[in-house]
Amino acid sequence: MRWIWMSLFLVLTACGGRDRTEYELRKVFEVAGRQGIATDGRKRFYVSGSTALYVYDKDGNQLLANEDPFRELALKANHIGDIDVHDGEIYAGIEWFEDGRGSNIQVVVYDAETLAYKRAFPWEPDSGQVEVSGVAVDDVNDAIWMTDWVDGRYVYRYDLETGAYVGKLHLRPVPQWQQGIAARDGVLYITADDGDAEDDEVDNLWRVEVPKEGTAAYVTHEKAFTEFERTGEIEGLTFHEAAGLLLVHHNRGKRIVLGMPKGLYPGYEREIHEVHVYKVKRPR
Ligand SMILES: [Ca+2]
Ligand SMILES: [Ca+2]
Repeated sequence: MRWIWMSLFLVLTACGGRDRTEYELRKVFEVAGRQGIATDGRKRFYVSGSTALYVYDKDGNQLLANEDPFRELALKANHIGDIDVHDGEIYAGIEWFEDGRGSNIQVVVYDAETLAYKRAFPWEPDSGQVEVSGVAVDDVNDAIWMTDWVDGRYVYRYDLETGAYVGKLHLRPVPQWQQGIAARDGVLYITADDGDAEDDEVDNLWRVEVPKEGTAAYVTHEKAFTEFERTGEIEGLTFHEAAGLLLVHHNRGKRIVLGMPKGLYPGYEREIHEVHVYKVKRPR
């Protein structure tokens, strides 16, 4: 009789969701910026604020800041979204955000060592993209991807080498209020501010397999962020491959209704910007 129960246990274990990646919260550190997070894959982390770039060491100490990142831009700008770092360079999605949508959308490249401006390439307005909330470098697919917080039906693809517009990928279903994007092994991960903090709903991570052919991709649920101290506004994300970590940026304390600040929640005297560090446990 015992072997029957043992066999049943093994079958249930094999079928019972062990194929999912697990994320175990290891630590949380506070940062100055409220938008994005990236890493050089070694010892440095990069944080974007709406109008600034910061560098942190692995213990969360701030090393460097560029609080005037728009000075050399040809196009007028007032907003940086989630960022990425690739080959010694920071890739930032920058725009002029006003009245609930973006214009002058561009990917701006900064030196990861000095935070100095290097170059910029504009978006293709005919793509239909009306906002940039995040940028990911995807070297497996030779692509730069941009998310759109206003209309998330598509993620927009640019050539990593030339910066030229390649096309857009239709997301099915659409993660609501996309805030960040990262590429890992040619797969896209998107954070969505889809939990309403007014109702204490948590925000989520979504996974997008980039198809070899075709214009559309399927989106699957990857993680609910149940570990945050208070529900709020999720922002950017990044993977640190060598350390096996996922880092997720999140804001809490400020009441934000339909994108507009409406004061602070009880118990808060200011909005807190934090990075949550998770150990990524690959399925066995
Ligand atoms: Ca954002
Ligand atoms: Ca939220």
